[in-house]
Amino acid sequence: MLEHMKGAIFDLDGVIVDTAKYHYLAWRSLAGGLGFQFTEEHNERLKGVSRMRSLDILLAIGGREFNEAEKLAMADKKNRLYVEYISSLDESELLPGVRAYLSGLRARGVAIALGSASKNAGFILDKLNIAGLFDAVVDGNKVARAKPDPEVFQTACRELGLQPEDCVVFEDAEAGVAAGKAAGMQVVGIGKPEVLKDADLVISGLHEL
Ligand code: B16
Ligand code: MG
Repeated sequence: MLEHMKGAIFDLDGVIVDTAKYHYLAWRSLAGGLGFQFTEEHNERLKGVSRMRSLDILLAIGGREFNEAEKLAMADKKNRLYVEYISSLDESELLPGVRAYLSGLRARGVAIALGSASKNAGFILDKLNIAGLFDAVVDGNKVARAKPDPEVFQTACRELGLQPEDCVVFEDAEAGVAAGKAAGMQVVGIGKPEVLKDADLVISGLHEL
């Protein structure tokens, strides 16, 4: 499947860069301010999940309830902290093999897109100095429905001018693998085979390819 693809669509967090650790620090600080603990294990449940849905999960863990306006203010506070953390990101934080793999695809004429839930994706690509490698960037600002809905990958495929069967999705989260399959695409899972059961192929990182 990798030999014949015309388009490659990459998730961001967990595939290109490990931003989960910065999300964790910011969410932990928010939980601390509300008086409860938020652990790394809890944080696993937020991977690939949208910002507002992540907040709902975190508040359920702490057994706290708030109205919509309060929740929007909290999400905003968390994001400001997160953006502060990722402001010092640079190329050295690219996951192993990312630049080499993307450059190799470009050299072969494969179109490249980003398909991420993050509203900070453009900022992160700039920080990592890889924005120029992407033909299309579809992120949380462009789509309404979160993974496992296929919208993010369908939009990316359309922006590349390709058909779903020509595209391969690279994803680290279960919901993202489900979204890629629901879009009618082949999916390369990045992580553990027991978690990413529905992927067509599972690898530990792009350095393997
Ligand atoms: P933001 P991905 C996801 O990125 C993260 O995995 C998830 O933890 C985060 O809540 C989500 O982006 C939204 O991010 O708050 O920056 O809009 O894996 O879809 O690239
Ligand atoms: Mg991810």
